[in-house]
Amino acid sequence: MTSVSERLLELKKKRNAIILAHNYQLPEVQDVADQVGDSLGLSRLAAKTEAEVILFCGVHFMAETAAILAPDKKVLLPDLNAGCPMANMVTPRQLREWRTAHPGAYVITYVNSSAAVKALSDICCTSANAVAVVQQAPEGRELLFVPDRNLGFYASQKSGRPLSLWNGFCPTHERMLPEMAVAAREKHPGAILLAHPECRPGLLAHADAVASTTGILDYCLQSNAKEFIIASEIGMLHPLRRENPDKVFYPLTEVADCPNMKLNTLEKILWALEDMEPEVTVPPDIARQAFQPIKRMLEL
Ligand code: CIZ
Ligand code: SF4
Repeated sequence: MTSVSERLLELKKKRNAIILAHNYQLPEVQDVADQVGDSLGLSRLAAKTEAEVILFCGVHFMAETAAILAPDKKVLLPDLNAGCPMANMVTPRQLREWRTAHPGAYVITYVNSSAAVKALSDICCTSANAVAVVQQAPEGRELLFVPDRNLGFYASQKSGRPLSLWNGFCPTHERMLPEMAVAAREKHPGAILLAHPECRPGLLAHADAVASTTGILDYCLQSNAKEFIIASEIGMLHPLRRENPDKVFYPLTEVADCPNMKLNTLEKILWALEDMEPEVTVPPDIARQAFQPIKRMLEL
């Protein structure tokens, strides 16, 4: 009997599909992927690949971004219920109302948002480029930042630019508390503490460095240190350990486990390839409008 991963790899070839997995996916899902990375890096790969089908193992907004950047390809998400609670914290209607209440404001939208929200934005940012995006925002205009209040607060602090923050957050990163950093430092003195900017400001204050998932991976690859405490979603531990077999990684806490990211399983990937669904599509007018703020970010 062949295993699920053998069957899905066979079917992947037959379907001319590429499997892209986010850094937060289950280890076994990352292990069957053609590429593992952050949402934007994966969407860029989706846009350039020769494959006809993109099986995106991540959450819904990531598959939407891939569909926007690769409009001629079929994008599958193994479980359509894999949404991002933070992305759902701002609806297009709410953003339209916020804009109306702040005429002339410039809207900066974190990629963790729906395509419909991106379509109402001036520019997008990721956790890797938020500071740069805020720094280059036009002078003399109010800057609105959606949906992540923590990333927005961090980018505002780093850039010195005042931002009006939407009150969204990542429930998984929000679970990490400053006292956990104090405890982890006591337990692992000498370890480097790296935190994702979706964490609370009080926790970021304890970090040696604040970085996106790709930033954390790069930092650990280049560092001479041997021990790291990771304040990000625990899926990150898998690529970190795989890339750095000589280094030791401790999660700040095991509770930073995003249940949405973990909805994609090997069985569901196999079913998605068998049935060629669930497919994620973006209506053409929204895709066209959402492409503009993404393009502005990519041009930076
Ligand atoms: O953009 C991404 O992939 C997310 C959600 C986080 C990150 O830091 O890469
Ligand atoms: Fe959304 Fe947070 Fe899960 Fe990422 S880790 S998908 S931001 S809920």
